[in-house]
Amino acid sequence: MTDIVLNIRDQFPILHQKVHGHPLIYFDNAATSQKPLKVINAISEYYLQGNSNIHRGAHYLSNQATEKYEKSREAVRRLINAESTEEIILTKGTTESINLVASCLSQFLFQPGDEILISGLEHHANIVPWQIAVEQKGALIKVIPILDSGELDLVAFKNLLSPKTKLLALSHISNALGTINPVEEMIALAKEKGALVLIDGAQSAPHMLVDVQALDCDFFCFSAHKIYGPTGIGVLYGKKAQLEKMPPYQSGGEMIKEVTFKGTTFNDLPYKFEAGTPNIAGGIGLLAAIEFMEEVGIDHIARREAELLAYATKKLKELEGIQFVGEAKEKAAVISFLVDGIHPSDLGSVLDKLGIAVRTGHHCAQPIMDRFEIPGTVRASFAVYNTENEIDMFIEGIEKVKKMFG
Ligand code: 7TS
Repeated sequence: MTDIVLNIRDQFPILHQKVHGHPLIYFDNAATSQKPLKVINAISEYYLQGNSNIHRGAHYLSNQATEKYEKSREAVRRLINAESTEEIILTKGTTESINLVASCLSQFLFQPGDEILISGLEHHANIVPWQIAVEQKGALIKVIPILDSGELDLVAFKNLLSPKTKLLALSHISNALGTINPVEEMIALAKEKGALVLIDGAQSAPHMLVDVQALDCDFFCFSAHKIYGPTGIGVLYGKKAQLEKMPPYQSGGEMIKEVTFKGTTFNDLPYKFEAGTPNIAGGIGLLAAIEFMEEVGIDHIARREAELLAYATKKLKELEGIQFVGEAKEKAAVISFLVDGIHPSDLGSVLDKLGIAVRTGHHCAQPIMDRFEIPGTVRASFAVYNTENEIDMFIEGIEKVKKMFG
């Protein structure tokens, strides 16, 4: 293990434990990443020394908490290169961010006959909100098909685009297969037809540099808990011009300017979309998580994960009876696979007994499982703190399971 990896692993106390008598090997990073001490300490310091409600300006603690919370918004802006913090809405996570956009657009944009384009490899969070939105409006969902490689069928995509397409809602990276979608090219094509574009960045923000201005998407969503931050907080980036057109999502305190019984005026961006007391500790944790990623270096994270992906893929290919599900040319550090004759959940349970955490099942992406006519896969997903040695143990674990199941 290099000094850099050791130094990074030292910052994650959770990794230094035994599970079922074996050193923990955590390969379920696509579900949620572990949290460095910097994040844990920032949250605990807030509750120990800084707890207070924000945006009230009433006293010292409130001012300190407000400053930190707003520093978090600025850190998000910097991370994804948004033009202004007015474009950064802090939500509960990717799911809430997508629901916010779906709910608001269904109120003012979608008309009967309009089309929303999604892909066949979306997470349920980027399917169900659109199903509800179109049901309310008599609009339609069109689905970009997936090739055997796990890549999008771009020819079909071009044919599906039309002036009826009001929105393209697309994952940047598939959580189930790891496919990195060519979003830049697809956004440009959708824009030519006058469509808005939402990118579900839940799996890209943790692993690569994202530049929302270069992408030119209208919305970009991600969750803090997948970028080494806490659960219960996430991000909706929206272009200012779009956010200004949209009606509020939820209402109550914080999102208003003035309330009388005759009527209410709404607050400026981004607060118009942030009703109620927010997840202040979460925001402070998110700030620490972004600082952690910047200290380690997002380039370094991407490079290390690519090395781990290449190593694990090579090692798995050396085993007999492995079927990869999704072999896109451009792939993030996610490997979905099946082992001949062994049910994914059996493989997952035995690996768990060996201290190895992987996810099994449909990964909240049932349509892509249906596409491959399988009930689910075993998914190993890597983060910057994982090591080649852990991959060796994982391969040994699979060999053991194969022997057990004969
Ligand atoms: N979109 C994608 C691409 C995701 O991977 C996930 C979570 C979500 C949306 C929803 O994010 P949330 O933070 O709002 O829940 N993906 C996974 C996963 O792969 N295993 O557990 C959660």
